[in-house]
Amino acid sequence: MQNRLLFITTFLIITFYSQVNAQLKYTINESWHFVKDNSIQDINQFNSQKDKAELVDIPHTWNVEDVTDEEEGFYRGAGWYTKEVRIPTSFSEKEVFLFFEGVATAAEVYVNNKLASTHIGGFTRFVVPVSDYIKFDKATEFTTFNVTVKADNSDNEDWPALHADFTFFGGMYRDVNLVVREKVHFNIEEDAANGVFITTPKVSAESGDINLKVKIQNDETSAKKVKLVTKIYGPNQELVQEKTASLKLKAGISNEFNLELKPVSNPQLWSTDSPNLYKVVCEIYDAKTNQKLDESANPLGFRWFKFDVDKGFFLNGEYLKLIGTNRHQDYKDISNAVPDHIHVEDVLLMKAMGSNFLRIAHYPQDPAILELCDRLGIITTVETPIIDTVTESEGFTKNCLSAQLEMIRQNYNHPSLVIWAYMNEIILHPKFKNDKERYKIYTDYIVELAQKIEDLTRAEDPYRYTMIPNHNSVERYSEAGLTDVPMIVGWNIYNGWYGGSYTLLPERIEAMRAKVKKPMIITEYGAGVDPRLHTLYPTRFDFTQEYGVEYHKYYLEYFAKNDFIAGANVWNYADFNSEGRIDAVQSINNKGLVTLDRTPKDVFYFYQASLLKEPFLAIATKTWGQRTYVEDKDGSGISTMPVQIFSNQNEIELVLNGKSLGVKKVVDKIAVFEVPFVDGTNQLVAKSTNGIYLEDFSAIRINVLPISLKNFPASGISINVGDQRFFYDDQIKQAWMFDRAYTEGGWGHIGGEPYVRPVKNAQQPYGAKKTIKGTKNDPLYQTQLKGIEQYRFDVPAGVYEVKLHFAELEGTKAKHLPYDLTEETLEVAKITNRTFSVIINGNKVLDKMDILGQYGEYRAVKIKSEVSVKDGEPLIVDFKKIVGEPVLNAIEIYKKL
Ligand code: GCB
Ligand code: CA
Repeated sequence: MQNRLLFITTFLIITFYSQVNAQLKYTINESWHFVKDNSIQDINQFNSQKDKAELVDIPHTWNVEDVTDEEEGFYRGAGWYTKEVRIPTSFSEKEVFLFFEGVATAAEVYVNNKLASTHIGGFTRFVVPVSDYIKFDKATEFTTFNVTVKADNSDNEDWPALHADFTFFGGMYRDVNLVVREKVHFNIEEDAANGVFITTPKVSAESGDINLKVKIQNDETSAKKVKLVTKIYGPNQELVQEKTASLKLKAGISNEFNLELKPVSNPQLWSTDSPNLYKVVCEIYDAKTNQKLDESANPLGFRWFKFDVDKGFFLNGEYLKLIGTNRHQDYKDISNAVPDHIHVEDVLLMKAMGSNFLRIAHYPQDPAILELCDRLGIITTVETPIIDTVTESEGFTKNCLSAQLEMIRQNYNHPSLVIWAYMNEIILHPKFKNDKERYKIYTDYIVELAQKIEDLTRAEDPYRYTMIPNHNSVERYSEAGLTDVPMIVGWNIYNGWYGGSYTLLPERIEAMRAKVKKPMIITEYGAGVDPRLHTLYPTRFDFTQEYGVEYHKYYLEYFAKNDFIAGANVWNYADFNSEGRIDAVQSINNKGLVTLDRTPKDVFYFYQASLLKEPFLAIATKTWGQRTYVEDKDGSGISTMPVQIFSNQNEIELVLNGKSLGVKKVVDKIAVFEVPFVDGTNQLVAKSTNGIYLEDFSAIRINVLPISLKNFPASGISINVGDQRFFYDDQIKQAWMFDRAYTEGGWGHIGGEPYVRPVKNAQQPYGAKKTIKGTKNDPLYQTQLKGIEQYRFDVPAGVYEVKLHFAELEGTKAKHLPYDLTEETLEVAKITNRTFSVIINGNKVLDKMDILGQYGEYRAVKIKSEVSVKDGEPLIVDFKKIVGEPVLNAIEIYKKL
């Protein structure tokens, strides 16, 4: 009896395992030996160098450090990975695959030193069948084989993207899986899809069609009869329908079948408010033994949608304004090799912001993104990375088409996805600009390429829309004929950022509308925000939190008023790495609503107030927890500053340190209070007044500077010279105040003009053409007073430390920044020969200072010096011109005694 029991349990365990093995997928991410070396010619040479390998885990990229350091450029070349993989020898009866979720940009996969497959395209998945390369050792329980992957992110003219405003990180940066299937299985090897393609050609509130196309691979040597069982489960997991089909599979090929299911009556519709998800489970059974051979589960949503040129977007027959963001996939200190949790958090945060739309740009991303958009109700568009420019070659065309095909087949069943897009601002940097004839040939090639991608897309999926996003220059795209190709035209608009005023937006949009009679999405708009910068005087391109809100408010209100704008995507959800970019933070594009580590900026809260349906309020600038500002009246000790509250309520009360400041009306989602801050900590509580519990809280530390310096502040004074912006150094918690002209009894500059970037066609008030080396506080050093005569402080007697900050901003010729849509060109900067002396209270501290000669251009120079000030005497820093104009970028003074 006991023996029998044992036998039965063993039997059960074995069958259980063999059933699990029928369909197995797990990651093999750990312990890869890695060598980054572009000189390795082939796998044999790599094998001889394995001893210099480091051990890494996947996801992995080799560009984490070199894209944030001060040096220009980052490693673009080959990296080799290798690993021994152990599997049960019983897998010899099955099909073994390697499943790569993303290798940038191209990959060669070797198994036991033989080339098993290659793949080009860093953003789509691929599957490599490896059974044929494994030597199964039937005598042992386990068999080991070697996998070697050469990843390559070289600048190759046939690999899109060729050029773009983000970093082309290299490496095996998404999961690597081992996949095991029976010899009969849903075809995963072709385009790394899952063999089941669902369409819902006709959906209404009464009925929803379901058609399936299935691809089943039969790797056995003879034909085979199978049963295909399809089960449809409803949103509450209830079985809605089951259908069995008997199929005959030819041997050695992928067998394709079309299957029509019974329409589902009164389907629970999928929408952004109620993302009802059905599930389609397809199972293959051996017709003879009834053994289950494979299973594939896919999402299904019943919805219908329409883009209209005049009326915008409709979901399930109802008008819906699509508002959301774009998204890049990288994260602080990890680059693009992020764990899945970051993808999940991002979509959750988008939903929390009130987004109902996401442009997955500029490339397909981790599977988690679309899965969650299906589940949370966010409409999506996804695109292939063909950006800024093209190569007129067969290879380039081929790689564009294969990326598009893979993208479509891999993401076919997501109900949240309604648009297949491709290209981005593809005539931004046109070649042959000065040769009309050649330019025409070039743009004709682009249009031809677009048409090929368009035809492929429509043939693969007749039920979704297609789109090409372009930059502002409608004339260029329509003249080339590119706007004729897709079903929707996307426009990336930056009026009010790179150039002009945001009030030019309506004019621009009308121009587009007049020229192109197609449904329209504003695929990008955005303004850079460095959370460390604040201002009382927002201006274009100042990177302050305040200007960011002003800019987005204008755009959002305009979109809301105009139905024909079907949707809009903020550029960008989060800050992202762009190695060559020089904004407020080196190598970071900071147009994100949240930072690179996903900390919300003010604009994020503004979007919440604007988009959320549930009651909401937030104290803006609660992100600005420490400030330095000057008192209102001599001796008052109070600094009054405006504080914005973002809310979707009618009115808001604000309480400061337990005392109400009254109630204010909310106008266009914003209530403004003039808050009399005191020196030290200020507790702010904002509340709703209508009985709904709604509160936000913020503790703000203010360092109130006296107008008269009789009582010199213990914290010292830190001034961002030549600048109207507050700066907060969040690394060492130092709050800098903006600059001011000298007033008697107080402090300030005498003489000098703020430095203005020399650019043709446009005046960018802030920023520099090169990274400021030796600091992370670029904004402090990007601004300066030119021709300054004195900085003066009317301080009491004592011993002071004076710290002067300089940077030479007029050095050698600077580079053209690739992302600038104004297409400004820098006038060739002169090599400055600037020399001046600095005298503090009669002491020549810096004699014939030559910043360029002594320290080099674009480098932060900080010089501390001590001075003893006698009673009745001011502290005066004198700048004596010798050659060119003296400059000063920032100044700190601190009382030692
Ligand atoms: C664009 C590009 C995007 C850039 C963005 C910007 O139009 O499509 O890739 O990052 O502008 O911030 O300049
Ligand atoms: Ca400055």
